[in-house]
Amino acid sequence: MTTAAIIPALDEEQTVGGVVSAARPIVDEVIVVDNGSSDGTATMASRAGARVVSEPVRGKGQAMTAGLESTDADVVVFLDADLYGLEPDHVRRLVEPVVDGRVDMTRGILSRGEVLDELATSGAVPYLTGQRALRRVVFESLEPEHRTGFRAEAAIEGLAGAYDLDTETVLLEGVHHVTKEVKRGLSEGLRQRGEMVTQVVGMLVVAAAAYRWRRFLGRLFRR
Ligand SMILES: Nc1nc2c(ncn2[C@@H]2O[C@H](COP(=O)(O)OP(=O)(O)OP(=O)(O)O)[C@@H](O)[C@H]2O)c(=O)[nH]1
Ligand SMILES: [Mg+2]
Repeated sequence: MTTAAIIPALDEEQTVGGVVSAARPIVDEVIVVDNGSSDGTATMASRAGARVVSEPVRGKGQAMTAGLESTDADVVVFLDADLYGLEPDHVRRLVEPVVDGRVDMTRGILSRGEVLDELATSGAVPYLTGQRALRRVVFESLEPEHRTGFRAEAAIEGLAGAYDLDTETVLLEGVHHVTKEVKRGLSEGLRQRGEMVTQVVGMLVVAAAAYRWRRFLGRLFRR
């Protein structure tokens, strides 16, 4: 079974190298998908040992798709490029349960204090994160229009719920990320956050229904 890390990146020269270095000892291949960065993201990524794939169409989901299409790894782990504090052991804890066949998907959550961490690991609320390992067939089962912008993570959760996939939530202690408002400036950051929230909320509603229907119809016609 082969493994790859896929790291979508848009202007993350400060942090992308550290994410690549944390993933390298754990997976067979590290792929950074450069989504049209205007800074040194691609240079820093390849210097740290990643294979860099260029995806000119903006959007995190487009970058995730391009990364998956560039590899034939059986298990992939998606990691955001803006993480700091990520260590190989965090990546191992995400990848191992899927490689061992214990679960179909793991999701890694960044620590946000005791109460919120408890809520996130309980499964009581859908938890969206850029850190997740999965069998490639899970991502390939998404509708193409659900893989654009910030929709993919909500779509994956919708699919996982509808098909009763086995999942595990891993707390990534000591890992943090840089928020949009800090990275892109307050007004552009807030604009992008608004766009992200709209896409995510819409997709949470759509995906839950769409994949339940798909499974239902699939069973109906298999008889
Ligand atoms: N915003 C944005 N990020 C992209 C895009 N393509 C790839 N990315 C990468 O996707 C990852 C997640 O994007 P972020 O904007 O940090 O989203 P987030 O972490 O969910 O949101 P924050 O709460 O602002 O941190 C980062 O590694 C980005 O560099 C894109 O078109 N737009
Ligand atoms: Mg981020």
